[in-house]
Amino acid sequence: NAMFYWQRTAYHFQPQKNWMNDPDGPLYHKGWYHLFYQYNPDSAIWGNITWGHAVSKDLIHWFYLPLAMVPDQWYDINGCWTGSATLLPDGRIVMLYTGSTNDSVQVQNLAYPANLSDPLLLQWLKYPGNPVVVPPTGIEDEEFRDPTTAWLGPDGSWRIAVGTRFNTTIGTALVFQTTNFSDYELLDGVLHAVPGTGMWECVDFYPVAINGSVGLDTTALGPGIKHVLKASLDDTKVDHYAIGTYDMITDKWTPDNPEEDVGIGLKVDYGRYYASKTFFDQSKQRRILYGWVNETDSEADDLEKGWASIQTIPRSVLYDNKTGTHLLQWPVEEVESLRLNATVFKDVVVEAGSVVPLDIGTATQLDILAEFEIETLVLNSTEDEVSDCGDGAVDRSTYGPFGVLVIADDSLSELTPIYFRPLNTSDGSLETYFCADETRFALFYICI
Ligand code: DQQ
Repeated sequence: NAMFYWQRTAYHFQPQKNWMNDPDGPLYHKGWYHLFYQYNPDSAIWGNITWGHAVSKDLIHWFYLPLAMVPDQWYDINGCWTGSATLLPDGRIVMLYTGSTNDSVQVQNLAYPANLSDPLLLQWLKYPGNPVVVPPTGIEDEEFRDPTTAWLGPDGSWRIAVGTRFNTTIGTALVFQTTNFSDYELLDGVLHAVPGTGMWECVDFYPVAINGSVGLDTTALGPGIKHVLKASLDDTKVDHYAIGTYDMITDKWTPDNPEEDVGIGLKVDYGRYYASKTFFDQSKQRRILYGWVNETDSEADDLEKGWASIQTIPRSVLYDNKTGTHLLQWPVEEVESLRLNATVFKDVVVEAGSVVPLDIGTATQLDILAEFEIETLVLNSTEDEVSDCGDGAVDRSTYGPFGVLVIADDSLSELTPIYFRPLNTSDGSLETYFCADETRFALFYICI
């Protein structure tokens, strides 16, 4: 009889029990970071989706709060699905979310805190005039969801984007305009569309400073700014982003590099990761990214362990002006408060094909900071065939992979490689992917 340990994480956010998926409506209000999330209060598998709610002072230690919204109206009775928060200049908070109606039509609904002076924002009211947006003509009833945070246009009216698809295969985001958040007008054209990418879920759209070390409010416009467009592809369950330019007059976004467009280019993360969402943290002037991590477990496993999924450690996001093509992500600085003591290894030489054991003593949690230097780098050699993370850590590329084997047993029959995979590309440049291989591991799992 095998013994199974259903190990919960020690500091990644997860509910006390049951199913969780997408992060929703993250925001900072009166000293508290609020995180809402797709939650099934009754079971460890998806269903009966409500909004769970938690708060934190430091994005690391969380307090569980009562459910923020439950599916109790005709316009969300089949689920209070994903949505986003907008902080208005006068201090009000607007929450827009998708409701699946009694007929399973996806509509956008408005909710707001009952009492803004409550730092915990415990009570949420649904606008009596809901839904505020219904699927426009030509859009399928069940393919229209996940409103973004709103941004203010130069004409003084707000805009939101909602993901959908055209002709089943063209992923896209529609833009709606509003002045009061209860009445909306669909703008002509779309924010952007990419053939072959399918339904766009959880669209995220935000500005990044070209030269700067701070994040930007969603409404920031003007020179020195680029815009990131992210879509979660329903067909492949991958979060893709691209960097480009937003024309605030036509409300169109154009990728810097059409060959690296949304859904065909960069991924937000190369591991198990989906439905990510950012928000602007006005207290520390940074943009913070959450993502939902689901395990490789089966539904039966989830039911047995009584819970499913975690959120990533929040990461701050900046434009990488070194490459000009990527975002830079880093775990929020607050995570360092968890580091009690350090063990430092220097000048460790890792020969090709070797494993170097490091004696870390005893520890139940490790936060690993590793820097690797490649001794010889021969560019322009043969192009590596397998892209991204390859077929796991055993899949050799010209310079790798290399990294750390964590949660390994002495015989290395159980291990989780966290590794870098540098690749030669067809144009003679080098691309490095940061990967995790969960396939060599049976009992526990790791989150990055
Ligand atoms: N999860 C929500 C949807 C969203 C999907 C439903 C993405 O709103 O499109 O739980 O994981």
